[in-house]
Amino acid sequence: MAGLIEGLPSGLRGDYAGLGADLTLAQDMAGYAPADHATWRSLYARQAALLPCHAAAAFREGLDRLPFAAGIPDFARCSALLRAATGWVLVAVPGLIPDAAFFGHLAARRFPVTRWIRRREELDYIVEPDVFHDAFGHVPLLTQPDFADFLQAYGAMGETAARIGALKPLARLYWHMVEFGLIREGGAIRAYGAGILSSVAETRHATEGDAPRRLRFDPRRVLRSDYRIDSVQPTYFGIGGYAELFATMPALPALLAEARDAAPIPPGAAAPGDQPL
Ligand code: HBI
Ligand code: FE
Repeated sequence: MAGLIEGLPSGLRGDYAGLGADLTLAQDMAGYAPADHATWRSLYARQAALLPCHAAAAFREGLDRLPFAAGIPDFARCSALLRAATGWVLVAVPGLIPDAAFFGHLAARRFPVTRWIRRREELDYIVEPDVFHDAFGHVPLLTQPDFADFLQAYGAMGETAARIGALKPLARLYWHMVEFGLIREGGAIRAYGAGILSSVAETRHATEGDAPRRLRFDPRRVLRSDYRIDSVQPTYFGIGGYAELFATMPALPALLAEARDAAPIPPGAAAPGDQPL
């Protein structure tokens, strides 16, 4: 079904029939089986155990406010909480949606959350994002005001990036700073990125592994940095506070154009000017 929607690969796992124009659908809480909720609880228990030592404070505080412990959460309940905190809401989607639709939702402070959950045999790894990655990974930080403002501004930049042929550098910013971002908190390096905090292996690797580079966030560097989608990251970028992300937005159109015309930096490579986090 996904192949019928322009801009999407065929063979995606979700059910793309009967979508609204904005590519959302009803969450359908009644459609989850008890086993689906049990899968969520297994994933939740594993990740929750890692958070005290590895997750950013804002992520942990956000998670504490959300109804995530009992099973797959009701998006309407989450939306009421989020709306009060930062004005964001959740919308259910069948899975990956085209860039323009995705950016449009973010620009309107709507976070698209995939409806389906992975199978029991896939606790450690899935290719496409599911409800656990999207909700557990992304939603806690949407309670953080500076991050919430950044993500809206990021979405609003989608049109500009498409117009100037710079969607690739814009996607690198999402990958490195939304999916795989680190933050320095006092003497510690903590993770806030959804791709890190929804994975047991990546949580340890990103925050305390010997292998990866951990670099200070520099938008020019990030916008040029290619990434791996099939393994843990060889390079992570870290901030000192969430306001740093929003602060780069005014300069972003110029930086995107510059990155579009510059040579990409391969995954894991060093670059001149790199500063350790
Ligand atoms: N769709 N549901 C969903 N979730 C995403 O994270 C997502 C998407 N479509 C496009 C997209 N991400 C990206 O191109 C981001 O890299 C910006
Ligand atoms: Fe994600």
